[in-house]
Amino acid sequence: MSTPRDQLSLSQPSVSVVPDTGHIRSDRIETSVRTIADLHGVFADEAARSSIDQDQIVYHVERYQPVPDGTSGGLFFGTSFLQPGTVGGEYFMTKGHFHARPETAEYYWCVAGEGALILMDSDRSARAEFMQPGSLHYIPGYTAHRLANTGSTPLIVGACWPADAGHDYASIARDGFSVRLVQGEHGPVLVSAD
Ligand code: PAN
Ligand code: ZN
Repeated sequence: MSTPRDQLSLSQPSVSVVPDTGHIRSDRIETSVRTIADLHGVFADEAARSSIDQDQIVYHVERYQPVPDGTSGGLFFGTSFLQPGTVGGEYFMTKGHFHARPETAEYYWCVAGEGALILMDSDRSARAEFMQPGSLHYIPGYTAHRLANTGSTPLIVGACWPADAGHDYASIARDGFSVRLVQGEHGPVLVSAD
């Protein structure tokens, strides 16, 4: 016969992710927005970028950061919402970055839409992976990463990265990626930018 045990109560988690939309539900979400104006110098055709409505939102990110930025051993969670569109034939994309602690890795997974994850090593050798709902992408350390939306609906991507990874945008702002994802006759084409 079993002995009576203390009953422990279960609690509702304080955060959730809406399955089909990727939206994070929590009272402590941080959101950052990037407009066409914020993407100065990102696209090859700067004249085309400057002729578009500067307030147009290209992407926004919802982040759940349960520990202070920089906490060793902690993890952050985010969802990126990248709108469809092109600038001079180049697909809308995120700024892209290395991590400030370059050895740190990250997971991306596609929630909705279609696109590509563009990856570049520190020696500037680059590659890209297709993204479609359900695809999971392991981004190793020392690898710059950027999303591009090749579809006609928002590309929605979940991400999980170390809380002390940090973001190094400066090297990409200075040197760019060595490849660009452009509209080809039969779909997206990765072309050299160096
Ligand atoms: C992502 C990115 C997000 C936006 O959460 O920060 O997709 O891209 P940019 O930061 O390049 O503008 C991530 O990779 N975090 O580490
Ligand atoms: Zn990252």
